[in-house]
Amino acid sequence: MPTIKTTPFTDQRPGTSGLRKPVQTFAQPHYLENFVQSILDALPQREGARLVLGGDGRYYNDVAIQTILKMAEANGLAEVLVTRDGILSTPAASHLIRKYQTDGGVILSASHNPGGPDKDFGIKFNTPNGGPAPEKITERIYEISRTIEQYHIAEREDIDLSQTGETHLGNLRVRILDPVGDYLELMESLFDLDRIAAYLARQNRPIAFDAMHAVTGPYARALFEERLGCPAGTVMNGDPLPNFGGGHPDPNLSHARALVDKLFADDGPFFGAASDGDGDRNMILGHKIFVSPSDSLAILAANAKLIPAYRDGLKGVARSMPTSAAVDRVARQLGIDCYETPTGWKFFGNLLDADRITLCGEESFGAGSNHVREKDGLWAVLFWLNLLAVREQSVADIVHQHWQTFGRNAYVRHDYEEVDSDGAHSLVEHLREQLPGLAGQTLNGLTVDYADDFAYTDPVDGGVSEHQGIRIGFDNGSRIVYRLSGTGTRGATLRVYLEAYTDNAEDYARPATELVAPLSALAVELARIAHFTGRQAPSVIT
Ligand code: VG1
Ligand code: CO
Repeated sequence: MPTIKTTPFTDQRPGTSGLRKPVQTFAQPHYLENFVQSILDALPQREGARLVLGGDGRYYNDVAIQTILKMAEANGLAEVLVTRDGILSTPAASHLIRKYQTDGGVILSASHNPGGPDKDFGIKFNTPNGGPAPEKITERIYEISRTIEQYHIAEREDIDLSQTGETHLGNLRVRILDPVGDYLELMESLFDLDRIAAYLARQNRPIAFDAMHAVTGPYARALFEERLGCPAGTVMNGDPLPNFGGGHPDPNLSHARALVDKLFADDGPFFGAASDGDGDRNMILGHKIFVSPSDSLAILAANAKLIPAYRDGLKGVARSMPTSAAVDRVARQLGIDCYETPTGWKFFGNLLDADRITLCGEESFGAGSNHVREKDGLWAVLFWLNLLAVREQSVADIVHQHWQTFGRNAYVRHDYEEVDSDGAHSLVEHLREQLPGLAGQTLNGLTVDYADDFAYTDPVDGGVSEHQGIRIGFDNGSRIVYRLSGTGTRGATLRVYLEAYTDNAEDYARPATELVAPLSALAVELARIAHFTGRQAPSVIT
């Protein structure tokens, strides 16, 4: 087995979703190889293993794929299922792992982070259930990376990935699959695509989907412009580019501006959506309305029985801790369990595998179900379209009716990106010190119900995850949450999550920013944000 001597890097601990670093970091000699070898060494059985491999098409994707194939050969793996040109969305990767029952998958993506020679790259390992490796496995990979002394890599030319088919690298079988086909078949099995197509054909206004020059372009064209019969041009920015066209492939009000402007124009489309770099996020818009991701999750849960795949109802639901409690209210009405997990999809895996939940989601534009073990952008878009086709109502009417029934959890997130890391950690420390005395206090007219540093005990395997964010809940159902991002690659990113509950119908017409304004002022004051970060205002508001 060709072996190369190496020395460890000390910074290969995976974050919220894999190892993310600037491309320059990954391009250092041995850096990628060390981490890949650590993943392979953490497999229960390396020899004869089968893996799925692909990525979001960002800069360095092609280089990394060739390296990983040569390492797979030298490490004695039996088979790698790679996709044409190495393009594979994260949810489609999850599906391939499950469908072909592999020993896991390696996904190359830094998701919503920008791409390019001086931007970010990432790599993530998913387990045989199709989901992101849980913490005990990512910690094991990290431990191995800290003591690694050698890796194995075959010496050979790059292979051509531009055609589907099968080839061999020594004893390693490499199957090059079409990235889209299996995924579309899965969507076909979950939704009533004929009904959606007929509904879309009856409308006199178009829909729009922004692929943000990222991985969903080919999937969205096949789905919307071919299968559902929408006119060419429905998919905006549909060609995946290594630098995402210079943009930030994050579907939100700041970064998907062109789509948002289109939907808010007087003659705009009646439905719009976007996805992120690796295709697992979704943003949903109606004409002149933005659906907050937390509301979207609640609406999907409340209407699930209208969708073929969920016709028999939901086992339970889950949301990440910072996600609004809108879905909790739906779960209560449906009489099903609702779990609150730490941020990151890896915490939903056990609940889905144990069949305790059917739907789950995050405030960060992520929603999904038991059909795969990742959040799934296009799945959420189809869910909404299926809902519109059944209810024959506008997005705005569906959202407003939901609030009439359940009340409204107005929601806004403030991000302070790339702030000084020491300052950000001091801010969290400062908050932690205040926690014990907060409950019962009245601050700016709001009475604190509870204040804690969120810890989670996995109900399936008993695993404990601590320090998952500071929660301050008020007795009127409103909340402030603070967390430091685990996906940023430069300095620290402070996220402040603001949620104001109201069941006063007059508030339903007001912008969410207005409804959370008192909480926002209090959040800035309590954490002394200007003092610790030097910032007077957030850099991104979603
Ligand atoms: C962010 C989001 C989190 C999401 C994660 C991965 O993490 O807040 O909800 O699961 O990104 O999403 P953080 O640690 O930066 O807050 V993706 O689409 O970037 O894989
Ligand atoms: Co993503």
